[in-house]
Amino acid sequence: MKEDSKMEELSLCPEFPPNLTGPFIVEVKNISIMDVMTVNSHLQEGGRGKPKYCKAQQKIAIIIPFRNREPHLAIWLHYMLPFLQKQQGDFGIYVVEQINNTTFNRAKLMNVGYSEAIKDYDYNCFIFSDVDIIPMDDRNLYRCSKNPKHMANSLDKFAFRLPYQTIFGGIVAFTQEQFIKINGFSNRFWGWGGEDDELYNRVVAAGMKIERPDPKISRAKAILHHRDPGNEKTGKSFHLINEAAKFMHMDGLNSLEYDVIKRIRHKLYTKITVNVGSQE
Ligand code: UD2
Ligand code: MN
Repeated sequence: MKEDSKMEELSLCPEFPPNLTGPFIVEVKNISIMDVMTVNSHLQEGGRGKPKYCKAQQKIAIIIPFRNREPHLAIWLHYMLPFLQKQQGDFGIYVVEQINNTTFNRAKLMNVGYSEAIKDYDYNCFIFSDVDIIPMDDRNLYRCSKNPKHMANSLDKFAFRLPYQTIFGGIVAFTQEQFIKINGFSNRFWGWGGEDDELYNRVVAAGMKIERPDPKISRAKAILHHRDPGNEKTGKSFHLINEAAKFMHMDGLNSLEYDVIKRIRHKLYTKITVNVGSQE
């Protein structure tokens, strides 16, 4: 029998992965990538993993905007690669790195990650995650839902509460259909802040509701840090946020322009180094 036809016989994994253990402690410490590679040596290049004995519920691309945060990425991978495997995900990790010298554009990097991930595989769930947020309970399923899902709703740095009701930053999960419906993120947010609130307004304008996991289960560690150089708050975001409904169909996936400088398949992730241009 061919390998392919054998795979088709696998039955669907259970809706709730059977071997979860609940809460665990996340330590912020120096972690060597070599050690993470040893522990995860059975992953496929590009940080691809999937359950061996059942067919995963979803095909999940995890997209991480990135520049100059290697220590955080090592911690994220150390905790998240075993976590995603335990949850029986069929997943791939995409680290989207902005080249130097231009103001950071987190949201545009998310759009790039989406556009590049779908060239690899027919992912149907996209989880957009900051590099510095790590869940503290493996029952917090890294999966998509009927509605766009805000997953960073219970962070230690905010006393496990929402700092405001409409917050939609940190980690969000969209099915492909949901993400296309809002035309992705805006490409127009340079520097820190606002792009997450604009994304929230897109979801509402598209007639969708957001959902959140039970905050007891979605407890997560947000690594404390200083604001990065090149990611200063610009203060121009206010009217962009308010005009989400008006501009979302012109500004997003359908207006995305970028140049891939490098695409490296690391053992633990695919790293896409990209020139996203700069603010005029
Ligand atoms: C908040 C939001 C975040 C985003 C940001 C404003 C939460 C929990 N977090 O995080 O989602 O909306 O405000 O833009 O709501 N990064 C780099 N290198 C850089 C700069 C940023 O890798 O030089 C990446 C990295 O993945 C980081 C993310 O961008 O986690 C967000 O930047 P941040 O951590 O400086 O922002 P923060 O913690 O205020
Ligand atoms: Mn942060």
